[in-house]
Amino acid sequence: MVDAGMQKAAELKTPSARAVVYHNGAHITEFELAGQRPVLFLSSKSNWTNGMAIRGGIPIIFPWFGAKADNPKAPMHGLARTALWQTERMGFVGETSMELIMTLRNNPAENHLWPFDVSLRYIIRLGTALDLELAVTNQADKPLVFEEAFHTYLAVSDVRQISIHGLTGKTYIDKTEQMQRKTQDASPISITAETDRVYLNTPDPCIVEDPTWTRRITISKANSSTTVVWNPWIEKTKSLSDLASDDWQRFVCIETANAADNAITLAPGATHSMSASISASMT
Ligand code: TA6
Repeated sequence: MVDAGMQKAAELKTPSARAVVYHNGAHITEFELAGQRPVLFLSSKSNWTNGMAIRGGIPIIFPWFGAKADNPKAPMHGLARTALWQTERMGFVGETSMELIMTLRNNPAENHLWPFDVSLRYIIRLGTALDLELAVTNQADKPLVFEEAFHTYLAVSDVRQISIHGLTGKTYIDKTEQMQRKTQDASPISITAETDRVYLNTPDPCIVEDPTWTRRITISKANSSTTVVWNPWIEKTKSLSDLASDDWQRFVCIETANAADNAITLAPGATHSMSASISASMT
């Protein structure tokens, strides 16, 4: 049941696609292409209360990824995904695309957890793909260091049947094994256990092949050097109250990010834009 305070910012519809976005976290909860199953996973047990993270869709992670290094009590994955974003603009772009622009301004005087003057502008464009751009502007007079991610939950037939391509030979931080740094071997990635990997220096597209649903999902990107691959598998899922016990089978997170060694340092007055394009085709 959706909390009354959790208001939709928009329901975008084009001849070939639809998407749903909430003010809470500027969270994209749904993305569908005509004639296909949903591209994004959304938990039936998600929280729908303002100020809490929605489980599934595309949470925006900013300004830190995972736990806050200097404050373990700070919320996981930063503040943006539970903040109330404002709508700047919604409308058609040409005949076949829609655009929604949402903004968030961090007030250093109010935000003791992260007292930096920063403005975020999130451009969502829906056409035959879902195009995202997160522009971060440093409004302060000193450099700013931050991490960011589109924490994208991709819907799959069965996570044990898919293969993930595009990360061969890359170094990753393995969060399931004490943050050890490893190298991804030549074969595509299969999910056979809890998987929580932060791949570094990965500017290339990632492809998820889903033979059971005869579908290929491609995530291409710009100005993102990190790719995170996550599936909680059986035991970790049991510890997450906003997932059904068998939900681990239904999604894989392929996250477009700048995190860890790839964190961004932004000069005063400068803007950094990370973008991603999510598309799906039948094979
Ligand atoms: O991106 C993977 C990850 O950092 C995992 O370690 C796991 O914590 C996941 O994010 C979900 O985090 P959340 O705070 O949304 O439960």
